[in-house]
Amino acid sequence: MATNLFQTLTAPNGVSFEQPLGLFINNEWRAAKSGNLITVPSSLGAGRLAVAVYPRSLISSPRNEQEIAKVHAGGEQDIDDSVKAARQAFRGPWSAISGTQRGELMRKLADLVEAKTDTFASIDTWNNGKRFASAQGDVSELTATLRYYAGFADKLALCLPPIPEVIPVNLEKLAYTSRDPIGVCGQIIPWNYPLGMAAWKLGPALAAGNTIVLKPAEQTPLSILVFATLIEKAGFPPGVINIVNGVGRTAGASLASHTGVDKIAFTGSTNTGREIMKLAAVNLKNISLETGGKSPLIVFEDAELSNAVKFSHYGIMANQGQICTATSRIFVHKKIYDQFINLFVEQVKKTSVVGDPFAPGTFQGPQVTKAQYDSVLSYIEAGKQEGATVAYGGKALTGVNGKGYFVEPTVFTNVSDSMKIYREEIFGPCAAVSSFSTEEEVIERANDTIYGLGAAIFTENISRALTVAKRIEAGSKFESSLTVYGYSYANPLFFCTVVWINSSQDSDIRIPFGGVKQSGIGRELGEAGIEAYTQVKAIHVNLAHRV
Ligand code: TXE
Repeated sequence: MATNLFQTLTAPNGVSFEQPLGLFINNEWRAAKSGNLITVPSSLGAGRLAVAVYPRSLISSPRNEQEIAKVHAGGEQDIDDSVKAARQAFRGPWSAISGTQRGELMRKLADLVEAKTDTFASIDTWNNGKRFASAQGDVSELTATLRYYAGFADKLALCLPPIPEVIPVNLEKLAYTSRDPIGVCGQIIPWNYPLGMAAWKLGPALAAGNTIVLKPAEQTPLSILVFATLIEKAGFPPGVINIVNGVGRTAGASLASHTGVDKIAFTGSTNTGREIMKLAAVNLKNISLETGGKSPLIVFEDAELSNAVKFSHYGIMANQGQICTATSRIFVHKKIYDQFINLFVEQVKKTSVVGDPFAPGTFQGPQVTKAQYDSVLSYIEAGKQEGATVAYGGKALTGVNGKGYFVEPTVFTNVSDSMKIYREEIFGPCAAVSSFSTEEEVIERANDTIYGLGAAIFTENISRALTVAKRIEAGSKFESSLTVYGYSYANPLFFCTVVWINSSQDSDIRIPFGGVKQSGIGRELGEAGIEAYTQVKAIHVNLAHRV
């Protein structure tokens, strides 16, 4: 039976901290009721081959494969306890707290996190393998998101459509709407941005007055468990935020299927998203999913080439390629194809310095786990087998002490549209580059995917940029043109999410984010993000004489 709930750890950069190992339920640290620890950190997820379970155990560092800690694995009973605590808080103290006070608590939490920026960054660099500067950026994203949504907490009535309003009906009736929280929200997050993904979900849910059970990814729970130590300090009542670490198929599935949960929000693979939809159907939960992608990046012949090269590199190689919107399919106009490839390969060679994520000059650390490392390498192998040309990289690397899950940044050219590396999400530093001749052709090919998350367009021609942005199915569903007063427009009823003109991966908490097709359902961030955590209630008041 696992009983240790805290352990003092020292990261490789010398930063020491108190690491919680248990489950944070009702503002208390508890051991998992089953006594289980996370002993098999990762399979490849529900949809990938379920046999891919590795005999490695515990939470370890991908930079040198060494164990960091033994963390409790919550199960069905723990999820049930946390849902009950969240329900009690939702019906009790949390509902008695004003929007202004909620905002204050969120700001206080952001201040407490900010004061520990380097601790959080050290943990995620150690546990996830992302470079230190990037991990610091994730902490800023967490604090900025909490503060951004704190501003909504007492202004929900002002900013969301339909705003609470009195609806004129007749003299005998008063009708009005109010915008209410949804209730108990389950949030299941992935490992690529442990703090950032938590922030995107916690911020709007708290501001809107919901209570939460959050399940971190089993591979990277450490930073969020430390975050949990600040929740009570910030003044949140018990049960408002519960953090229950655990394995997807047990803790995650229990949360998704629990009938006491009103909403489930998930970021992760498309196949697990599909599984969660099925589990959530048991009580018709409100659901939002942000899943996989195979995002196109298009370089037209008139593009500012050095800018296109810079973002083509960043768009696929940042965060070890572990970004859902990674622009992994690069289309280059045939007139500039050779020139682009030379410059792109040069840029990758020069910028993608692979190494210890704690070292200041490193751009690319290790892949997060052995499972991901093996998966990325198997895609690289498939690319070679299917006849694509390796223009750069293509091999595994060893890192710290001859160990670690390091992969060479890899550029494939001569990629055809039927290849695995072109069609499937690799989630690693691996770009598939091909050429195109016409605008029509590249739009069709860019849209020929089950995914629809991000897209980047490089051109100096403003009308081409805007037309292509409309027609790309990156969160947009282009159907037909519309004629109004004799003018023809592209159908404005598309649901645009993330199209970048002359950049890639340009995220902003004020701007909505999400996918279409099999990249997800619903939006996060911006006002859309908070709308997703509210529901409209209609109140009919009878003013007539009652019989
Ligand atoms: O994802 P999973 P994995 C993609 C990427 C990657 C692949 C596999 O292509 O290679 O997914 O990664 C929880 N019920 N993305 O296996 O399984 C799990 O515990 C409930 C894209 O890590 O989707 C974790 O908390 N929950 C992505 C979360 O789901 C379950 C980011 C994500 O795990 C569950 C990560 C179940 N049955 C991976 N099974 C993005 N969109 O950014 C797992 N989980």
